[in-house]
Amino acid sequence: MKFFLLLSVIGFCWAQYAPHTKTGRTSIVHLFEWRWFDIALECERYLAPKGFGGVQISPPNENVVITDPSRPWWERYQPVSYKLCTRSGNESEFKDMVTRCNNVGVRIYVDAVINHMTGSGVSAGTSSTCGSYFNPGTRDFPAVPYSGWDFNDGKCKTGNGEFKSYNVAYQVRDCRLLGLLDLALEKDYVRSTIAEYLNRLIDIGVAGFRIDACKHMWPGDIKAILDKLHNLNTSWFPEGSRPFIYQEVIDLGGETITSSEYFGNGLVTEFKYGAKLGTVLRKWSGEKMAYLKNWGEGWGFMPSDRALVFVDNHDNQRGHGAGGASILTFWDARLYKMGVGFMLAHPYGFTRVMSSYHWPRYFENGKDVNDWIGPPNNNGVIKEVTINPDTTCGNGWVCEHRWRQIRNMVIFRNVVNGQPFTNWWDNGSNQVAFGRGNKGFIVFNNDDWALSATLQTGLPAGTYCDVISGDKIGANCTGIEINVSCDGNAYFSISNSAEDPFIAIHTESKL
Ligand code: AAO
Repeated sequence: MKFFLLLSVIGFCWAQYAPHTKTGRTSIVHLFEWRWFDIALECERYLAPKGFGGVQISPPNENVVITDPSRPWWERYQPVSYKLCTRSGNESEFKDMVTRCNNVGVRIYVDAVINHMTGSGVSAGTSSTCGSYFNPGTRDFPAVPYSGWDFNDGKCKTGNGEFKSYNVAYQVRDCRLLGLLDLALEKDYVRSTIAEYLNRLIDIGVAGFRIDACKHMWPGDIKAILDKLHNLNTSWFPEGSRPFIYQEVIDLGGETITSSEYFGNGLVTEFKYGAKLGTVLRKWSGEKMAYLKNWGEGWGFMPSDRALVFVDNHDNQRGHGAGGASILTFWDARLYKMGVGFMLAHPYGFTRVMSSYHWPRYFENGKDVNDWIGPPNNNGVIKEVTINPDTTCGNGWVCEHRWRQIRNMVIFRNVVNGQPFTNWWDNGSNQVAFGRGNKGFIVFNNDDWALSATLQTGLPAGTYCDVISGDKIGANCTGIEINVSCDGNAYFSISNSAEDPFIAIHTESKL
């Protein structure tokens, strides 16, 4: 008995699968490249009142300053040290953000870049966000400190230090990704140094980590680092809480390294999700929404309780990473809202919403030549996220998470949390509907003709406000109203030319 108790305590302690969001909050948002000051405000003025569970932030540690091209977003994926000092803010601004967000029940998840340091070809000097000296050529990062001993140069056997094939696991993990100096994660010094960085963040109050480039690290090395991490700060989290972990592994199938190798450490990004959903909504490759009936594991995705899901991310919305042309983004707003709406209504996975900035996208030979452009800025200084009178964002920030359709579906997901997937209906083509127990119901029309159908919603009788076309404000609805009769049926009519060809109702949108 005692033995089993001990085992279950250990099991609990090492559970890195719980996001520690406040009860009833089920989604997080990636505020890509935002300043800490703006995130703190956003937690208080928007995310907490609208039921968001947490924020994935851009890497908070010191990075190289790239001037050619001028301050690309991706310079933040080239660490110089673990000082909390970037274009998003300094250490005191970071602490202020974490405290203020936690105080309103919104969690902070840090993008942890621990696989590597800067590119090997970057010049030595102090061109870094905190002015720390570094010399990639001699492998010298004194502000950490790391030296030649701490990199995998000797371990990689490909000749030029880069991996040559995604199908040779040891190359992918022991050699360089994109020329980035690969840390020797089997060394206890390197593991401890990284753990010390992450522990500083945990002690400040972050709830967990998105771990970058996990495919390029041995799962056992990641585990060794995670084993060194503190429990979460008890000012905000129950004693014994472990940091939430989600690992970036791009597994679209066809490579030797698979997502499942990483399940022991925490959740894993499911890149098939956005790639397939985009293909379906674009009706490419003969796909149709009717096929979404068994969406999830039925489509060959990883188990739902290991999946971190998203329609697009900061890489594949601009052609980096993977997923290809099918990925839906704010550039295809109408389909994008449907995609995010579907994701947030469907029970599969732990959901992350993307929040972007505008950039002058420009294609040459099918490639966006401006895919590097960083966030809105004045001479390199990131611009404030201003809020317009209609609650959208200004200054070049897209703020998809503030779009009514997306924000209201985040609330929908909270309302239907824990409810089963029920009452599926389809027309054999691109008109589909499903419910979540007796709490919510959603209907899509992605066909080129009108939808007109009486469907079983599973909801109690009454009049409901469609949260896609409007909002319930007091006893009124600013959008379409749906009447559910005593038997749970309701009539739906959605024009194929509707601004948003989908309707969603839930028990808290009942009038
Ligand atoms: C920059 C410059 C480089 C320069 C380097 C060093 O752009 O030219 O060499 O600096 O000086 C980001 C940017 C990079 C940037 C880097 C550092 O995206 O452009 O490099 O910062 O500043 C792989 C990794 C994955 C990674 C992704 C970008 O596995 O971990 O590449 N994502 C993360 C971050 C990302 C960041 C880094 C890692 C580095 O999210 O923002 O890079 O910290 C295949 C593989 C994938 C592989 C992709 C892309 O995908 O499976 O593992 O991702 O290729 O190379 C089909 C296949 C699919 C395949 C895909 C690719 O769809 O089915 O499997 O094609 O076309």
